[in-house]
Parts: sequence; structure tokens; C-alpha cells
Amino acid sequence: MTEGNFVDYVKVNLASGNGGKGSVHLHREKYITKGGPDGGDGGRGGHVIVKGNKNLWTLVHYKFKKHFKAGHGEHGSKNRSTGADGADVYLEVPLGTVIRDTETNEVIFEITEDQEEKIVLAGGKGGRGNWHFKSPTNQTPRYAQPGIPGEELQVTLELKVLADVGLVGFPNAGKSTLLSVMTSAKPKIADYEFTTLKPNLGIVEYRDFRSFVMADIPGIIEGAAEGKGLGHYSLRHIERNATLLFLIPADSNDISKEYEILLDELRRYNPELLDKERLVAISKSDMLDEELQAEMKVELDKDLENVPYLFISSVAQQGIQELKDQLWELLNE
Ligand SMILES: Nc1nc2c(ncn2[C@@H]2O[C@H](COP(=O)(O)OP(=O)(O)OP(=O)(O)O)[C@@H](O)[C@H]2O)c(=O)[nH]1
Ligand SMILES: [Mg+2]
Repeated sequence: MTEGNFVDYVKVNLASGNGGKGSVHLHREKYITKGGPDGGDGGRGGHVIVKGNKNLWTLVHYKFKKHFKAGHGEHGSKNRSTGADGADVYLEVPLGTVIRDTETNEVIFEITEDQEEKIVLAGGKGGRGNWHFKSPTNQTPRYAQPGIPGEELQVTLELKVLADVGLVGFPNAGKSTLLSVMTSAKPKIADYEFTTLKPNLGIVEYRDFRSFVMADIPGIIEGAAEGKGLGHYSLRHIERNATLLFLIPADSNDISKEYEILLDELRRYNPELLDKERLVAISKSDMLDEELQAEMKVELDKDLENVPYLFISSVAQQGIQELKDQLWELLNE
């Protein structure tokens, strides 16, 4: 749960509409003295409906508007005319939003698809008009049902996290390859940029039947915060991970600079991203000999300051267990 711009948890107050009253009315017309009952039904109260919207990525729009009230149903009237239904109110939410009853903390439902609609609080039924109550013994009932009142409920909207660990790196850094060796996921891998266009998830099996979820996220490039490359699309997926694993290839021209660029893009998109735990992995380390690695370590100790880093190779399966250990530790701190 976080505060500020990156809102993924919010409480809102809902009220559905009252049902309209059924009408008590006796038909009157010239020359007809004893008209029967003709009072119409009340309209239904408005529902509160939650609707998925694939273009939303946070719940930030509920930060200031927290009260949602559906309209009341109109009362029935003469000539068996039914009152209009109350207006429904819609809460649009990003996909992956879980809706809970705040008081009991019970999950009411989850929204996973675009345009999916679910009623969270139903409007009260309209009352039936008096013509329904006509019987052989009572030809002119002076009775109609009242409408059922609407209800109130406070719910908590919560955006589910994507994964425990999110992979952050330039295109071609080896993110998908790493996911494929750490999990049973089979993402597309290729030696060109932006091979990955959507996040891929995989489960990392850890010692003794424990596990965590890792997300392979499309690469980001310098200028991503202004929308370059896949820009915000990648960055907003990065938001939804508990910890971040930065991946920088060993053959990068300047590892420290690449790290700074990545960090800077995250900072400019949302400074709170830097509050997440992070770890740096130098990927494709099979391309380095020991001597070169030792030289790089001297530089990295200086440049990366206190951020933990390690050398890995997905192809040669080097440093993978150590990486799992370090991630597990970060996740369980
Ligand atoms: N030598 C070596 N090459 C690797 C290693 N891991 C990945 N590669 C190669 O690097 C290239 C890019 O790998 P991907 O896993 O597709 O990279 P990515 O970061 O997912 O790239 P995008 O999806 O475009 O962001 C491929 O040609 C891989 O074979 C490694 O450990 N060692
Ligand atoms: Mg990829």
C-alpha cells in the first residue's frame, strides 16, 4: 500500500437508490363511475456498478471523490404507469482491482476485464401499484407497496500487485531469458529490442516449496518518462511490483551510466518508485573473464553506492541460485 500519486488502495462510500413507491389510484373517466384500481409500480432505485477500464492504471481518481450515490426510483402513477428507474452510478477501475467490504474485509468481487460490469450495491426494488392487489373481495384496494430503500456500504478498492519482483532494464538486457531460466514461463526471446510487448509472469520455485512471482516487463529506454519507446506502458507495470531487479548486460558501454539512466527514468515518472527495494544484476556475465569481472567490481562498488549487485548469466546458469537467495531475502525483510 502506498500513498501519494501511486494510489493502489482507496476507500469509497456507496449508496444505491431507493425504489419508488407503488401508486394508489382509482381509474376515473367521464361516464364511468366505478373505475378499477390503476396505480402503477415504483421504479427501481439506481445500482452502484463497478466497471473495468483497460486505460486506467491507478485508483488516483478516487483520491478526492469518495462518495457515490445512485438516483432514486420514481413513484408509480395512474394509468398503471411505472415510475422511471433511478440513475445507476458507475465506478471505473483498472483491471486487476479487488473490491472488498471495508468492515468485514471480505472480497466482494474482482474486475479483470475491460468493460466488465458488476453490481456492487443493488438499488431498492420499486413497490407494486394498487392494481396488483385487486381481488374478488377487494375491487378497489387502497393499498400499494412502498419501494425498498437503497443501501449504503463502504468498500475498499485495491489494485493487485503484478508480481513480487519486476525486471527493469533496457531492451535486450536479457530479462525474458532470465525469466525463462528462473521459472517455467516461456517468453519470446530475440536479439532485437522490444521483443517483449506485454509483461510475462512466472513463478520462481524457491527452496523447500516456497515461491515468489517474477514479472518480465517490456524494456525502458532513456526518455521513457516522456513516452519514448513503450514509455509509460512499461513504467506503470514497474509500479506494481514489490521489489525491482535491475538488469544491465555485461557488454554495456557503461554499466553505471545505464543504471543511472534507468533510475532517472523511474524517478521522473514517479519518485516513489525509488522507495522500492532494488537489486542490480549484471546479466550475460558469461562474456566476462574473471580478470574483467574483478576490474568491474572495483568500479561498481564505487558507482552503485549501497545498492547490492551481482553477476549472473542465464545462458551459463551462473549466479542464479545466489540471485534467488538475495531476492528472497529482500522480499522477506
Ligand atoms: N551471452 C548471453 N546472452 C544472453 C544472455 N541472456 C540473454 N542473452 C541474449 O540477449 C538477447 C536479448 O535477450 P532477451 O531475453 O530477449 O532480452 P529482453 O531484455 O527481454 O529484451 P526486450 O524484450 O526486447 O526488452 C538474446 O539474443 C539472448 O539470447 C546471457 O546470459 N548470456
Ligand atoms: Mg523480453
